[in-house]
Amino acid sequence: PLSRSLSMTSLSGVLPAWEEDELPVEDLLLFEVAWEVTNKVGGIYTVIQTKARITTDEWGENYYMMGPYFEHNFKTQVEGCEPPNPAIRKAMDSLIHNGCQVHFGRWLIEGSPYVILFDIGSAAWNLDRWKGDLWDTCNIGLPYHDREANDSLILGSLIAWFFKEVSCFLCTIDHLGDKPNIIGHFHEWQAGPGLILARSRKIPMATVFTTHATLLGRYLCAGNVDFYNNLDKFDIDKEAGERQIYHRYCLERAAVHCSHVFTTVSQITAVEANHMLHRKPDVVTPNGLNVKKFSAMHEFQNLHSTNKVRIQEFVRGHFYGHLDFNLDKTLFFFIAGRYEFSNKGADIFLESLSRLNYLLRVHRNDMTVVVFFIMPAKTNNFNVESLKGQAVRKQLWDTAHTVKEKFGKKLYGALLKGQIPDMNSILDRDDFTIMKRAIYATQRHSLPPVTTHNMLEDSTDPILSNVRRIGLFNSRNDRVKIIFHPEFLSSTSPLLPMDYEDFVRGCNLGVFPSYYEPWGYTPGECTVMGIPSVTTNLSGFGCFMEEHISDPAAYGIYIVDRRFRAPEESCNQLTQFMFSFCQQSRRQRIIQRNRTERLSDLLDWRYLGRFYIHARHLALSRAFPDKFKMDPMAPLRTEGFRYPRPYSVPPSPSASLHSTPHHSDVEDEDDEPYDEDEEAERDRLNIKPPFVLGAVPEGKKK
Ligand code: G6P
Ligand code: 1S3
Repeated sequence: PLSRSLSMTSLSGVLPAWEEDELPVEDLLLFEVAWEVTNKVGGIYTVIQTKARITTDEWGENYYMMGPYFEHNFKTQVEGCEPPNPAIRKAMDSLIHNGCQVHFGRWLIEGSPYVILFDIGSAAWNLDRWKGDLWDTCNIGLPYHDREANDSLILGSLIAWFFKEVSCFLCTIDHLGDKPNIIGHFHEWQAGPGLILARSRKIPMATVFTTHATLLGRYLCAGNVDFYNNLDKFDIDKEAGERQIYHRYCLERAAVHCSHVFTTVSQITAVEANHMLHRKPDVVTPNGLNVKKFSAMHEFQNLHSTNKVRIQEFVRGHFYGHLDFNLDKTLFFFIAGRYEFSNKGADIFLESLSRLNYLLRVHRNDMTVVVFFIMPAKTNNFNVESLKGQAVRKQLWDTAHTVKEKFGKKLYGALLKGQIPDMNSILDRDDFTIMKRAIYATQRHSLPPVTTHNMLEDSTDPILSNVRRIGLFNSRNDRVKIIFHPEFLSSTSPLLPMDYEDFVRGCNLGVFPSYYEPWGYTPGECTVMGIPSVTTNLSGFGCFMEEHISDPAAYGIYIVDRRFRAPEESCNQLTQFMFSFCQQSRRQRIIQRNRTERLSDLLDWRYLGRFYIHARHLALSRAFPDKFKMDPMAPLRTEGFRYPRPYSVPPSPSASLHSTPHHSDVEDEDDEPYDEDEEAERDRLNIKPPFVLGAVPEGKKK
C-alpha cells in the first residue's frame, strides 16, 4: 500500500532535501488525541495548533483531532459541522445514544482541522464503572480526589469506545479486505488511558505515544535536586509514591509501554524518559513552528524597529521623572513563561543581572538594559504607580501636541503674510504655563516600580525577594533596570498594550536559562522572528541547536552550560553572554538578527514534521507488519547535518568576543539592514549532504 514517493525539497537550499515513501493516506485515518486540543493550558497546545497546517495538507479529510469539550472553547474556536465520514458519524451516534455528548466541527486555526470533542461531564456517571475496568485491565486505581486523573480516564474511556465503534463499522464495509487502517497518536499522560484501553481491548490500530515531559522529571526538578547527575539513582516508584502521583505515573508508564511507537520532544527528554519510564523513545519528534515568511526579506527588521518604539513609549512612562538614560542606547531583554522560578532559570537570570549591572558600571559602558519578567503570578490588578506613569507620559504627549498645534497655526499664518514670525513671542504665557505644569507633574519621590501589579504574595514572591536581595531597584545609578509584569501580555492592556508576538519582536534578547525544559518554545519563537536568545544545554531546544549549528552564538543562540558546570559558573557564563551582547554595535546586532532569522527554516514544521511522519510509518509497520514494512537498517537520522559557522565569522574564535559577529568596521551606528545574500550563499556552498529517512514500503524495496 505504500506507493508514491514524497519528495520534500529543501526549504532554504541550506537544509538537506528529503525523500520519504508516502503513505496511502486515502486508505488511512489519523486521529491525534490531546487534552489541549482547542484547550490552551501550556506548550502542547502550541504543538498541536502550529502543526495542524502541515498535517491537514498531508492528510486532508482523513485527519481528526480529539480532546475534551468545553463549551466556551467550542463556541469561540470551533465551527460546528456534520462529520463527512460515515464511520465517524456512526461512532458518534453510538456514544450519543448512550447518553454521552460528542461534538464535531472544524477548529478555526490554520489548516482548519476537524475536531471531535468529548463532553466529560455528560459521561461522568460512568466513572466508577470505568475505574473498575481500568483496575481489571491493568491494576491501576485512581483516587477519587484527583479530578485531573479522573477526567483523563473519562476522556480515555470515551475515546477507546469511539475507536471500537469506528473499527467495527469499518469491518462491516470491508468486503475486499481493503478497509482503512487507523492510526492513533496520543499526547502526554492525560491522553494515556485512551491508548491503554484501546490496546487492551485489541482494537486494530497503530498507536503512537508522545511525552512532552515526564511527570516525575518535572516534580523532581522543581524539588531542587541534582536531577541530571542522578538520573540512574532514583527509586522511581518510591519517588512517585512520596509525591502522591503514583497513579498518574502508572498511567503514563502504561501508555508508554502499550504504544507501538514511543516518542518524545528532545534527546535530553529521551534520556530522562529512559530512566523515569523505562523505555527508550523510538523516535525524537522535535517541536516546530508555523514559520511566517515575509515577501520583503528585511520586513522582520522593520517590525523589530516599530515594535521597539512601542516598548520605548511604555518605558518613557514607567520611568517618568527618572528618564536619565538614553533610550537610543537601551536594550530590552526579557524572560517569559510559566512561573516556575528555578525550573525556568529565573534564579540564575537575576543573579547574572546583578553581575551585569556591576560590569556595565565598572566598565563605564553607556548602554542601559531594561529587563522584562513576563510570568503570571497572583495579583490584585495593576498598581497605581505604573498606571500613573503612563498617564503622565500621555499628558506630556498631549501638552506637546497642543503647543505644537498652536505654534503651527501661528507659523502658518505668518508665512501666509510672507513673514518669519518672531520666535521669542510665538509661544504665549499660557503655553509656558501648561508646559511647566506638565513638567512639574513628572516629579516623583519614589523610584520607578519594579512590578507593574499589586502582588498578592509580595513578601514571599521569589522574583521580588531576589530583587530585594540583589538590590536592583531601578535607581539612577543602575545600568540594569527591572520590570516584573506578572501577567501574560495582551493588546488590550491599558498599561502595555501589545500582544506577545509584537513584544518579542521589539525586544533585543530573550533570556531563557531553564533547568527543566523538555523542549521550550520561547527561544524558538524568538529565533523565527529574528530575535537572538539565551537557552541552555538542559533544554530540548538548546540541545537541538547545539547539535545542528556549528557556532550557535554567532547565529544569536547563546547556550548556557547548566549540565556540566556548577550554578556559579553558569551564572558567570550567562553574565558574559549578556555583557558581550551589550558591547555589540547596532550594526552588529542587525547582522546577528539576520543570521538568527536564517535559522527559522530549521524550526519550521515543513522541515520537522518529517519526524512525525516517520513515527507514523513505524507504528504502522509494527501494528500491521504484513501490510506495512520499514527497513530496520535505515533508521531516521539527523546527525551529520550542521549549519556551518557564518562566512563572516573568523575561523578561530577571538579571545574576547567569541560570540559576537565579526565586524571589520569600527563601531558605526549604521541603520541600514545588512545585506546577507552573499554570506548566505557561501554558507550554502559549505553544506554537507543530506540525512536519511528509512521507511521502505513493501513492493518498493529493490
Ligand atoms: C532594525 C531597523 C533599523 C534599526 C534597528 C534597531 O534593524 O531596520 O532601522 O536601527 O532595527 O536595532 P537595535 O538592535 O538597536 O534595536
Ligand atoms: C511541555 O510544556 P511545559 O512548558 O510544561 O511541552 C512543551 C511542548 O512540547 C515543551 O516545549 C515544554 O518544554 C514542556 O514543558
